[in-house]
Amino acid sequence: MIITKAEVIVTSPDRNFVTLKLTTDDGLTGLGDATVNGRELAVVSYLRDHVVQLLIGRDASKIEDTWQFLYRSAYWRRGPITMAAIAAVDMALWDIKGKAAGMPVYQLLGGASRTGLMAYGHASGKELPEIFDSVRDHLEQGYRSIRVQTGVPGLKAIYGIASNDAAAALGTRYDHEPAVRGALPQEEDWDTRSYLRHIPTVFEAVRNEFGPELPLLHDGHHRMTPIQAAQLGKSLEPYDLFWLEDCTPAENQEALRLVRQHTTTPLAIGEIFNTIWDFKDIIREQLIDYVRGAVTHMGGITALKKTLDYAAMYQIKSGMHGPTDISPVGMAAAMHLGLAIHNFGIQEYMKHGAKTDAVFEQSFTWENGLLHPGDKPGLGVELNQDEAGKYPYEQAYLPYNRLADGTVHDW
Ligand code: GCO
Ligand code: MG
Repeated sequence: MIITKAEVIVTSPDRNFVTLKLTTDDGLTGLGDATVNGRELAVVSYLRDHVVQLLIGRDASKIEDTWQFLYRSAYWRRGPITMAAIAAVDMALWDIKGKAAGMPVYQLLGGASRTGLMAYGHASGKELPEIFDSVRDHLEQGYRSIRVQTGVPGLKAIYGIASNDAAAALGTRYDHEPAVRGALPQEEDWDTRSYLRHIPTVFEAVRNEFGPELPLLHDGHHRMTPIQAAQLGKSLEPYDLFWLEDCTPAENQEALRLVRQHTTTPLAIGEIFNTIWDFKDIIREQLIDYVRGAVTHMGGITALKKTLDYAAMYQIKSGMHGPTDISPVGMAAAMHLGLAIHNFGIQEYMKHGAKTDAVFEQSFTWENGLLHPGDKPGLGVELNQDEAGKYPYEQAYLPYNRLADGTVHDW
């Protein structure tokens, strides 16, 4: 099982994806996702210029050793680019090990701890009728847990919200794709006080319409100060959220102590974290309820499993990031890990477009609101390189916010 070939493939079927493909001397191949939305080519360079040559000739069976070698020998540890590159290698090696063993990766991780993974989708709308339609549409698609994002009176454009027309133009239904292809970053507007006033009214209406059972989630997308986040958590308590995500910018972790003192709304954080060190203190101090780290951005299956095992000691569960900028390979890795660990919480699942599904041939299933990675050996995803070749990289940026006085704000 010696690695003889390492290719970095960039393809942009519905959006940009960076995939690492490893081949061994016995003809086995493994795939890894290295996509960092809006900064894709930085990971391509990291892999092509600095990692690929280190992999050729290595024993593909040595997953932990390769992880430690890439992490420690680089000297410059952590960071989204480094950890996405290491994640891609790690995923590809698990894929190869599964194929060599003739087993799906979740079996190598200890076997299934559940029949499938509860997954949530993204409902959104500018106003209530649109939000209700979007929730109903998700229920029809089989979702049994739903994230709700809403427009705010007086604001023109908000992350996570697409009017139905705009979503249809993008080829999606209701789901907002934050990255704008072929253009510079889109400017959106923001006003936290209006948002804080409006949002409890929306959750009240959604609860009244859909009843008490439906798990509802919400993403604050790092936009509040600690005291504003505390107010939001408190004002949402009557609507029994499954979680409130990224209520403050994640880099100031002490903020969560203040939020926690004021609210029992469960908190989820960490989609932009890269290592267990970003989670260590907030897990130990029990300041969160769900770990949002993605396999793709946390250094792979090996590293995220360690983080989640640590979180399990505190009854903190997984809530892995799964928007469409996690490629089908990264999603498959998340599904195998989620199926195997004991402390699985929920999986974010935003369906990929038809072009993406043609490039990445997948074997997962989606039934009765549950995802399952399937039983093909390895991760269960193959890259159709002819299809991938049809879609070259396209410049794409995430949006940003400005307040009414022109100040740049978290989006
Ligand atoms: C989520 C996220 C995403 C991110 C996107 C950025 O909870 O799904 O917040 O929508 O904004 O992944 O790359
Ligand atoms: Mg989020």
